[in-house]
Amino acid sequence: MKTTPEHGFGTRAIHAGQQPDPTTGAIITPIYQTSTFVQASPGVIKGEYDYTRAANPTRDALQANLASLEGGKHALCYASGVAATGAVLHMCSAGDRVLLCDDVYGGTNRLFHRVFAQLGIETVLVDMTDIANVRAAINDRTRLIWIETPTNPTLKIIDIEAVTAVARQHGVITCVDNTFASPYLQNPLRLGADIVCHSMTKYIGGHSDALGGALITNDDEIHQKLKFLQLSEGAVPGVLECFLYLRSTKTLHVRMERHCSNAMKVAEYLDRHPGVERVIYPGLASHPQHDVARKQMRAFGGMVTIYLKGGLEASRRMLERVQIFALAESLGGVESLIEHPAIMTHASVPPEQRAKLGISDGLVRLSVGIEDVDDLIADLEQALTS
Ligand code: P1T
Repeated sequence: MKTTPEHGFGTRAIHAGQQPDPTTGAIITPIYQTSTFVQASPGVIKGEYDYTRAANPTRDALQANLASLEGGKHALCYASGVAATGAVLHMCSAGDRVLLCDDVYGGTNRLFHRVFAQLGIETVLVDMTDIANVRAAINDRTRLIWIETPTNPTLKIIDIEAVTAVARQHGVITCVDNTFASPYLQNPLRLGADIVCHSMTKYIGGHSDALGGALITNDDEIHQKLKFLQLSEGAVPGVLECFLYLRSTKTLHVRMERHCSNAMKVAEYLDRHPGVERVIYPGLASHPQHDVARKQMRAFGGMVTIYLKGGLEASRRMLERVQIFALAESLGGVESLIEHPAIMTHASVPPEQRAKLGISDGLVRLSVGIEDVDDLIADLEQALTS
């Protein structure tokens, strides 16, 4: 079935980019597990394909599906979220300045500061929850603004429309890492962003079984540059992974609904718990950017971050005691995960930056899965009871 942008999210999630296989009528796009395609005569290719690094039918179907879900024209897929992030940074040159929101995934922070800094690309960390900070940091060398919202791990919400409007006034490209929200909850291209980035490893994949990344844009020129870089650098996902992601996007809307309702109940439970000092969840009225979240997100996501009373000792005790929540890095799978950002996902962030952001020993991050919420709350209750 051919979808249009007017179809609802669920219809596009299941059908966009996919037609019955032209050879057999198979309803599911096959895994075209091939590195190359036979040519009729040198340079005369049968269809659209000559070599899988350049393009592959299974990857193309996934890319078309993702473009539709983000309300974009073009999508490109990568071997991981950081490979997608690196592709955007490769559009910059030595001497360029990049503004990076101050709270981001530790691996993103490392890539900007320890890999691209060496190529002469300057990264300036900015608390983008205050638009005045963005205005103050832009200069005539600024080429890119990188926004992650909700941020990892302190779940700050950045006003995408406000930041992209300032960027446009200065001719600066914006890229929004939409991993924590997923395309179901937030569509940054509609809010003025030039590029959307995803770690597909998280909600898009949803089953903790594959690594992947994606970039989506409406801008033909940006797409052509990124496509050239994708072909030249070669960080493409395997074909089997593309098939798994196509299978996963079919249920994204259903999974996200449950992630969001479970996370809200877990956040409310933790908010009442005497052992918890503070709960950060964009859906709670106490969240400092709750109004921005209401404005730009369909619902508030599956991530909950808490400060425990009792610092490292209390965190360690809770993390060792959980039974249903699994102590592991990553997020966005159907199973609930829990982790300690200061020791795990954000260990590579310099201690001074961690201290400034509040990534302390008492900070614990939960990726609330889609199990029965009463079981999840009972698990947290027994883990928090000393
Ligand atoms: O792991 P990879 O697919 O390369 O994705 C990197 C990445 C990019 N953006 C965000 C917002 C992310 O959270 C991640 C990866 N994050 C984790 C592994 C984590 O546990 O936070």
